[in-house]
Amino acid sequence: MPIAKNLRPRHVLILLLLCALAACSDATRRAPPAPPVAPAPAPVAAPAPVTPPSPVPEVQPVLPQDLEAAFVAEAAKTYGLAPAEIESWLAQAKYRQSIVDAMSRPAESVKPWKDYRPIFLTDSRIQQGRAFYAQHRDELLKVQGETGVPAEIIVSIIGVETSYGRITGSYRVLDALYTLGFYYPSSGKPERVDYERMRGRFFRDQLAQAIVLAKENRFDLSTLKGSYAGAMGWGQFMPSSYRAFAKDGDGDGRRDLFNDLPDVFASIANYFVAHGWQKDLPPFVMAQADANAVAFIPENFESRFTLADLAARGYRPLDPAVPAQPVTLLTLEGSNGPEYWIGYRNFYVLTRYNRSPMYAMAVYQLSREIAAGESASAAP
Ligand SMILES: [Ca+2]
Repeated sequence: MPIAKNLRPRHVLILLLLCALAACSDATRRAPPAPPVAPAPAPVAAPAPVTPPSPVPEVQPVLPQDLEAAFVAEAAKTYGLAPAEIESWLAQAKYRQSIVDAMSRPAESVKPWKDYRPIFLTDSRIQQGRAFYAQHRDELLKVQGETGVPAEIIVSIIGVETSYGRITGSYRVLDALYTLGFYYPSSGKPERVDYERMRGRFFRDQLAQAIVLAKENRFDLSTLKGSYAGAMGWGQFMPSSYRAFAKDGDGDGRRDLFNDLPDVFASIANYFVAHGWQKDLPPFVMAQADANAVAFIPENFESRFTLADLAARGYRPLDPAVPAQPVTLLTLEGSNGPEYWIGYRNFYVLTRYNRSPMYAMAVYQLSREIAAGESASAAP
């Protein structure tokens, strides 16, 4: 999910780690075999069953009044909402234990690349990506021409995030953001108290922005669905990212990332452009290590080095003819030992969508597979 957000520096490392963990566990959950059908349109409400199940109503904790009052006051002030309107949404929001459970599931250890890659680089995801590209080629190429973000990167993001729109989330966004905003799970660990408070604040702000978003786009917030973390639509945008970066690609006057694929394509591309995507620059090129290479793990994903800096440490591109642009180095644990990748600015930009470097690599490699199908089909 796009995660642009100002973070306090001391939280960044923790967050990097946690996002990497979350990405792995998300990946696991998102990995059920996709049904062998053509890409489905955005989810529409299923017809009500004749005999609706009668679930046991979940016990609803009572939101402490001072917490509610503080939220209403801040959201009203920040976003110009009427306090009564915010209160009305809070009254409709439901605490969901399953969301707390999902968020507090013990973090798996970070999977190495050799185990992460097969989750996303499956034959079916590649084939479906090629079919999706072919089906929407004109619109994708239009967005690529306007933004410089390759069509196959846009398709790959949609493939990784939602299996081409099949799995966009079944939680009410209102409930997800309310639950995580006011009941963010506590680990009880003193060293995590600050982080957990920050996450609660983050989700409360997302809740306020979801109310604004629904008004701006004439959505009914009570029916909007998303992930358990409140990420929405084909590209899984959080409300703040939706508001900041979504585009109306089909010109119908709404930015609809649930139903308008031209909006989805334009919005994903715009997210990357806004975070500094460089036209015609690859995210990665493969590197090799000299026998005397020194271990080099840069502290972040920014491309702050030159190719000569990396060469001095013993890392060179496999193909010497690569762009002479600022770079960084990514080392991954591949199935045949360490893999070395030179990362350009667009590697960093991909990590603005999801902070896991393996997410960025999965998106890149899936995009290459999708593009390979495209060039094969274009051959005479
Ligand atoms: Ca639209």
